[in-house]
Amino acid sequence: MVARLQYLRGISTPTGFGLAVEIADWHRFTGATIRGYLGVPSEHSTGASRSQGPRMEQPAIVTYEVATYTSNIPGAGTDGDVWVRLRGTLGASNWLYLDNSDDNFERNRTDRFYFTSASLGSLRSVDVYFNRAGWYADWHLGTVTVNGAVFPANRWFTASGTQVNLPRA
Ligand SMILES: [Ca+2]
Ligand SMILES: [Ca+2]
Repeated sequence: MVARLQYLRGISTPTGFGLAVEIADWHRFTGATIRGYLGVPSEHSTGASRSQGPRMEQPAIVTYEVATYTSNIPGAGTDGDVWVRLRGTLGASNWLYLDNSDDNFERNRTDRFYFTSASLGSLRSVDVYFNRAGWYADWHLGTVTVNGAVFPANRWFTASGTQVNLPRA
């Protein structure tokens, strides 16, 4: 079940923590909503013949570019660990670990990360989760931008386990 959901939603390498959240989110859907979300046509029987209901469109597969801007103020950079969760009108993503080949989240730098998923609909907010690591671990996040939608933060993250919801501007 879990592996199948990951396949359907195109989620890669979730952490155990993220997996639990994903399942919790999934349980919010009703059966009808799940069919719609996955683009599965509903079926019903009419007498001897079996017909399919109106064909529902396949869900769009969307590549999300998550860009974080680390503020240009002293000590803003960090080597801490950062996850985001995208919230849209069609559902929420898994927790997405932000990491690429660069030294991420340095002062006055924009880092870009890419994820592919079934469409989440119109994006409404982004959850950010932070864990400290390294020297001068505090992080000052300016903004998160996802496919052009801006989610202002303008705040410090100082404690491990800090989770913040950033509404869309
Ligand atoms: Ca810092
Ligand atoms: Ca760094």
